[in-house]
Amino acid sequence: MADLTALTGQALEQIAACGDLAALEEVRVHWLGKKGALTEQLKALGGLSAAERPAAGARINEAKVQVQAAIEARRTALAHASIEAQLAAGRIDVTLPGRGEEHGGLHPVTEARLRIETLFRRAGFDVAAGPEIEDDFHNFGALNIPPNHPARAMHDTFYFADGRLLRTHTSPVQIRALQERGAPLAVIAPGRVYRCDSDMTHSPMFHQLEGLVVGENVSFASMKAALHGFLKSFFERDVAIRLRPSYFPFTEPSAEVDMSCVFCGGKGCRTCKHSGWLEVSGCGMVHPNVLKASGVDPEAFTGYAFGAGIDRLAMLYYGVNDLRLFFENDLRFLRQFRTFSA
Ligand code: 2U9
Repeated sequence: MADLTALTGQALEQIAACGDLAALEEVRVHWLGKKGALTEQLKALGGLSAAERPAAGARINEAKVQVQAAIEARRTALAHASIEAQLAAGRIDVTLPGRGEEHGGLHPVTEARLRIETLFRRAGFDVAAGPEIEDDFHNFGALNIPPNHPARAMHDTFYFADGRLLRTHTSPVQIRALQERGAPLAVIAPGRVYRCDSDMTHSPMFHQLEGLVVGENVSFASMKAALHGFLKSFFERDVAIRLRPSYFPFTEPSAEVDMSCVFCGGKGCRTCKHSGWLEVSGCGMVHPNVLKASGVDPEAFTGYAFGAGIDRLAMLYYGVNDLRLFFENDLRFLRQFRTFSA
């Protein structure tokens, strides 16, 4: 019989040297497998005398149990080590500063609209909204623009086959507000409007701000003060305004509103075409026919209305010289307006 103590020592040494589970399995098969070195010892028992056999068998079994136990212990240790290695490799330091996420931001036209809404709310106006697909009455008829009126041609309207249309201004929102709420009333209607027109200064979709105040003794003077106050607040400086006579079917009298140039302060520059003035709005006293069409008695109430392009106001405020930049949505352009309002 071989020296079992020496064999066991050899086996234990090999087990201790195993670096992974595959190597350990090989060692197990080598010693304890069907043809393993210790298993072979059992087969050799037949060559011993009956007297020697029990003691020798017991010693071989003892050796097998000892080797088996060492293999189990090593297997547990290797499994632990493998888990530890995996944990170490995937360790996350939660105390490190984060990589951060890219901040989004509001589109400059949206930013301008929200500021406009805040300023008018502060002055006591409600903000009204309405459908972008309108009927002829709310977009034209109620605004004193009957069929075949030349003003219709100026509006370059997109029509649907059923006679409905994409609103060409936000005036229908105010017609609806007047019909629903009656007088007195102070609302602004900011929103998208559509005209079949596209060049450097016109886009088929643009954003309008319109305002309407109807009440007893609402005057042209209060309109001028409201517009002046709004422009000073929006442009955050003491701008001057002037009103020039104009014509709109829905207001009488009507005026164009000019504001002292925000780029040269009125001295004259390329933007204001050396006039010192920028056209920013139109306005007027609501035509009696418009009040009537909305169910308001023009003998009891008067009103003023105004309209301006939000895109144009935003261009002047931010110093953007081409309207199309607002609609291309080039991130290199938009990123410059990213604000971090918490
Ligand atoms: C009601 C009655 C009257 C709205 C008005 C203007 C003058 C005006 C233009 C400015 C630049 C349109 O965006 S723009 O091209 N608008 O000049 N708009 S008065 O008048 C109304 C609206 C609603 C019930």
